[in-house]
Amino acid sequence: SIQKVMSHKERAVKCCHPLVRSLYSIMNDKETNLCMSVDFTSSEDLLQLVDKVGPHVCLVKTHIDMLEDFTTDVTQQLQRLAHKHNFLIFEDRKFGDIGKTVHTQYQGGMYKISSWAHITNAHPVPGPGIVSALAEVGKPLGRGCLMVAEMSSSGNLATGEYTKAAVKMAETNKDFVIGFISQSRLSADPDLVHMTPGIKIQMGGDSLGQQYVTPKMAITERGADVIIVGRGITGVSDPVGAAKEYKQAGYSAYLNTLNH
Ligand code: 5FU
Repeated sequence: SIQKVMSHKERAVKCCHPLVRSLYSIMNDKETNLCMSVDFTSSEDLLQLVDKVGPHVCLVKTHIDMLEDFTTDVTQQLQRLAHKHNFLIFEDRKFGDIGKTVHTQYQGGMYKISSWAHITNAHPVPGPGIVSALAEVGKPLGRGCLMVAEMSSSGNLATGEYTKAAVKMAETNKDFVIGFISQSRLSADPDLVHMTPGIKIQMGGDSLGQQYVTPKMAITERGADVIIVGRGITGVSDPVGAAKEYKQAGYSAYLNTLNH
């Protein structure tokens, strides 16, 4: 069972990290806890869908290295759309190397992730040094990081003591770590945002290990603050209709948690 959650409105005022307050303020204003994952290979497809679905989401999650035609214009357009529709950008980079390496990967290379992504994430596997290195780049820019504390894929190793260590890394670095990628409520601290991928109204999975739960299960049973939906939106003939459906399902489940 999960702790009683603070409302988005309260968290938009009380949370300690400015980025978290912005996120909850967007969620409160737009009445959505939906993050769309746009895992496209074409920039034009990505930008077109983000422009259409933008009004219904609090976050857009990218895997920028999936694009076959990446130019810096894409991330500029993405930032323009984030401003137009009032959402934040989350690059699902899952950094996972020693401090020195992730510092360069986050700040530089072709993608310059820290320059446009409000939020990114990291695997705890290298130890706390990964957080200090990413923070050195991201903190001065007001960025935030999520620890990948649990995963949705079948047979994954992010369990038990590993997950506990991820929670500790978050709780002791709240000036940069703003929460988790998780499958359950891991921390009672309202400052830490729990984002859950592996969401589909039809449940099931795919042929490569993905496992789905419904928006309602993720929020009411597993304590998610934000639901991350990819193919449930991007893989159907009417993505805007689907986004509205996920937004509705996610938000009514959230409202239910407030009444209990
Ligand atoms: F950390 C994780 C995880 O545990 N499961 C995930 O599915 C990240 N993901 C990402 O969420 C994954 O890389 C996809 O980008 C997205 C889920 O997409 P789907 O199409 O909804 O399965």
